[in-house]
Amino acid sequence: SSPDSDGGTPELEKAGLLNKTKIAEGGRKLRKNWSPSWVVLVGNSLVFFKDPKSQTPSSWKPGNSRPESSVDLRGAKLNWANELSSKKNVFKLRTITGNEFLLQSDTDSLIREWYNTIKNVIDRLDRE
Ligand code: I3S
Repeated sequence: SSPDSDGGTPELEKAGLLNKTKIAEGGRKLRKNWSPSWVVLVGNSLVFFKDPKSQTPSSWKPGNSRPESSVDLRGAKLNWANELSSKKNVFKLRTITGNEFLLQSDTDSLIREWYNTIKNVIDRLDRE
């Protein structure tokens, strides 16, 4: 079994660099402001970090650096959203509290992996 399957520190599922913009806060539309973000999927949360240069998957540990923000995936909705941007490979994540994020990568395989991984977590939480 894995080291943290006992309900202790949540397991790191995925980490990487994506372009991110928040487009709504509590259902209220926000102005787009795309920027690169180091995104970490851990347990039931997607955690965003500011400084990608200082982050690598192996160096990331809970409490190691301060997240910019974090998203609870329970009850969240995930949809491809290429109509919401001129960029390619865009999906939208909407939290239960009405926060909406667009995430994007120019690399097709990378964005598909992120989409599938996040979708799996959301689906798992829906079944609980
Ligand atoms: O959906 P929009 O409003 O066309 O989004 C674009 C704008 O937010 C633009 O900034 P300003 O018009 O606020 O200066 C951004 O630079 C673009 O990246 C946004 O569009 P894309 O298509 O890149 O999501």
